[in-house]
Amino acid sequence: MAGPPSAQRRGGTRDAETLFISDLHLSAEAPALTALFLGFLERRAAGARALYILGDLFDAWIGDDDSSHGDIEAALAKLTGTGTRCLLMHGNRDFLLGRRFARRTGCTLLRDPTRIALLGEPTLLMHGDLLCTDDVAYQRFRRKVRNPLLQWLFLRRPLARRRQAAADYRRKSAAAMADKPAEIMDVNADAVLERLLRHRVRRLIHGHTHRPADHCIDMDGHTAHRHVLADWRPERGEVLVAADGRLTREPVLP
Ligand code: LP5
Ligand code: MN
Repeated sequence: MAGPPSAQRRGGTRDAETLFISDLHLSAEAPALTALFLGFLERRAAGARALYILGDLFDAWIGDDDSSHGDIEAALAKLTGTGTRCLLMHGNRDFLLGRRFARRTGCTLLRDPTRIALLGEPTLLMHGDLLCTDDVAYQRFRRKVRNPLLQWLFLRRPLARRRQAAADYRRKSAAAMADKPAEIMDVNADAVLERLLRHRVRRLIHGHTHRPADHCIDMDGHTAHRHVLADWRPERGEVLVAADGRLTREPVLP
């Protein structure tokens, strides 16, 4: 049965749509970006079957006791409260998003990687940083900050000190990146192939690299697809829409 006119799109209905976004990097310092995301939730995501956020929704998440993103949490709670599932994967900047955030917003936290059925086909979802195996310094940093004991100690520190530490990590990371060749910050082809084979999928969706594209990969005579999500800017975001048997990229504009 067709939904109300506002829920109809391209001959289908929004409740048959699954949406994918990543790398928004929301922060209090970028109010126009937050406004773009809030508008997207209200005008585009509302009514969809599911919204997958594949990491780095926030520029930095320093703990669920930080109350400075109340407007974003309220908007997510409104979305999930009206029946759209919101599934959230950690990124390399917001891996401290925890159960309290999930409870407040109605979002479900996803493991990286997660395998789902999409348009009738098994599909692997990742943030993408695990695929960047040539970036050895990053992978070392990742192992350190994903250590539960280190995270527990970090979360015991006062909010102001955590905020300072996060800004320090961001600064050091930017300096380190300026010295890295661009190729090592992209995915490693063997790491991609290994994941596709291990999880027995021919479709992978991920973000992180900020190199949006749809890649075909030859896999034992079959074609696999790797869809890379775009990062968001205040003037333009992007959403990958799965509906009517196909995947389509749509701009998100103010
Ligand atoms: O994020 P992006 O795309 O700009 O860069 C990433 C990699 N950088 C990071 C670091 C994050 O940006 C900052 C994280 C903030 C988190 C806040 C919470 C802190 C919680 C701490 C809990 C214990 O992920 C970058 C990659 C790039 O992607 C492309 O893939 O290259 O990696 C780096 O730049 C890492 C550097 O190479 C090495 C690390 C420098 C910082 C050293 C600090 C020492 C930390 C010791 C451990 C506690
Ligand atoms: Mn990332």
